[in-house]
Amino acid sequence: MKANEGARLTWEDPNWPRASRWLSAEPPQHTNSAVSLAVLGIPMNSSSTPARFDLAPQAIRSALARYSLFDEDAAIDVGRLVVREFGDVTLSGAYSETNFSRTVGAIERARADADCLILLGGDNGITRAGVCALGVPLERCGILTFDAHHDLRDLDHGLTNGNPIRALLQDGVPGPQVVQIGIQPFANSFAYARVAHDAGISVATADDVYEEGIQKLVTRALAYLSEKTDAIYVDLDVDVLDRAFAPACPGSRPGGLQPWMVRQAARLCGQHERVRMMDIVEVDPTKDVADTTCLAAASFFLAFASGMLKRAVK
Ligand SMILES: [Mn+2]
Repeated sequence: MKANEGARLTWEDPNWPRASRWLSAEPPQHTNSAVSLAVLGIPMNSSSTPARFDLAPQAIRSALARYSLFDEDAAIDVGRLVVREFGDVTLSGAYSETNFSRTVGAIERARADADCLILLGGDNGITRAGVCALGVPLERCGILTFDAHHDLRDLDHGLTNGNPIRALLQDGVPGPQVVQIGIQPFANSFAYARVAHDAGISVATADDVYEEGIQKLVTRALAYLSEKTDAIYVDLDVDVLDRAFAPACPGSRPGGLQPWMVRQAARLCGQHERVRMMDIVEVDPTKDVADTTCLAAASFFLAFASGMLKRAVK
């Protein structure tokens, strides 16, 4: 326990409700929102490099204790949103058909009564299960990734955190229904950039975000995908952040996005009615520095939730 933690826990300010308490309230607190959010942890850890992505769901939940529920930018109290916590899927070992079908089943149960589901990964491989459990045929799915990487590596050596998008193309998601934002130079090869191009995937690099603005790019991506699809899945690989803000993501590199950009992106995604699911992946809490990455991931979670409250009342 850190030195100041005991002091922090002895007194709770009733005027400063913690986001962690909202998430863990059981049964969910009565609210007047017309939209609801479900949360499911998927502690999958089968990266090709040694990592502990399986620890991230709990680490991100813990980081929520250091945030309140008030989104001052949007003038929204996230505590109004109905949230239901489904805990973590029980997984054994790395990728397998058993883990995949167990994960798909858990996601389908968690999303059944909710407007949106947030998946706390886990490594980026969980994205395939998430899209497959979205509830619409794959040919009607849209995928928006925030990621430094295309995640289009060859499938010859099995499923990894480096090829979920390639697997989904093979599964039947049309390439033109995939938009990738935050791609970094020298973090992808020519061969895989070519796979993206040939599949018809839309790509905006990190520099594109800096030049055109995150709001504009995300708004355009969501409009484009909603024209082509019935439901949109958002894959938020936290390594899209500049490495200064994501030391816990093995794939992050200097030159990535700023936390405020991803926060705005998450809010816009939460706000868009066609978005049904978002994953937050690739955080290895054992590599974090000053909880920077976990705090960033938790803020993206809250920004998405805040955005949801702006959806039209049903
Ligand atoms: Mn990724």
